[in-house]
Amino acid sequence: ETTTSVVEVNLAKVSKKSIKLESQADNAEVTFADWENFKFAPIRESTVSRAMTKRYFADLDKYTESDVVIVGAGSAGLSAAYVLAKNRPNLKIAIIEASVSPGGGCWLGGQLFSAMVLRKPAHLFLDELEIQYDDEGDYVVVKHAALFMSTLLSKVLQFPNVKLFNATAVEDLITRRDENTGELRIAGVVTNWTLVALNHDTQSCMDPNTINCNIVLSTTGHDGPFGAFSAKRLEELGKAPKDITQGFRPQERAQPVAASADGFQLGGMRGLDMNKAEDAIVKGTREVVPGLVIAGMELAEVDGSNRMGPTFGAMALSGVKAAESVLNAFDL
Ligand code: AHZ
Repeated sequence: ETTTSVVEVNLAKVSKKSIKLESQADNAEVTFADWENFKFAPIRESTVSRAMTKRYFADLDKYTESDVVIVGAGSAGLSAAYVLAKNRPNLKIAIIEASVSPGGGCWLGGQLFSAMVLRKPAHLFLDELEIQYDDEGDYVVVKHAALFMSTLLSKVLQFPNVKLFNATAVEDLITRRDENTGELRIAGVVTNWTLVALNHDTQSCMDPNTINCNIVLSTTGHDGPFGAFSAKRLEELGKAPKDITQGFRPQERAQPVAASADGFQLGGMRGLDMNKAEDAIVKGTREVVPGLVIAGMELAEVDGSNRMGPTFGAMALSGVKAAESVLNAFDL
């Protein structure tokens, strides 16, 4: 028997049972008993294009002035987005994700193993999301990391005040000098289609797009093809050390960022130490320079803290703390 006929046989079985679906739009009941005469509602191809493009461009127009831009839709960025969107429905939150698929490194627990470990008290965030887990005492285990990510993602995307722009890379930061204080602050992001950003050296220059915002939350993960983006950009900007280092909120800093006469220096992520790493990431989550909060593993690059490997509690709770730092910095 070929695959096709198996599908047909199964469909025939199903249709005999006559599946009933409730139509979302008008509550009409649709009965799929007669596949021979089955027919979708008609559509013109351009209608499909317009359905997508008019929404995209309306969103682009709306979010080009955002309250918060989150760079990177990994576990830290999305956890922050969830807390912010839920608690401040008045904020416009744009999430910029370089990859086509949001979720970052969080679709597997670690390597090719699917279960996901979170150390307590990060289980409280799972309770909030209504994700089930095995309680193992000091830590909990979700049966598949994809269950965590898909639940978080689906909740974040349902908030009306959130827009995810995926396949879009942040390739620079907007900086602006405060007229009153003279302080240089991050005032937005410069974006491009990821495929363009990846091919600047082979294609003619394609100018980018911009989003202005009150505060950027950067959660681009540790150093990699795109990772630690804002941290690395800050190091370059550190050529003007006073501009960047003035305006830190000392009380928010878990450990000082090295700021030498030459500028801002990244600590660089250190080796794996689960116990040290997770506490350091959560404690260190803060507004690193005016207008820019950094959370998740990107922070390990800033502070020179350890990596934690496949345990995700710090990503969730760094996201929660980042949401708080965003609101503090933003005075909301
Ligand atoms: O595609 C990236 C990923 O989805 C995205 N990203 C990176 N640079 C970007 C840019 N513009 C837009 N310039 C960009 N998007 O950021 C996301 C980062 O997600 P992640 O899962 O890599 O980071 P995280 O900090 O949320 O989680 C880290 C998880 C890790 S790594 C680790 C270890 O190596 O020890 N341990 C854990 C738990």
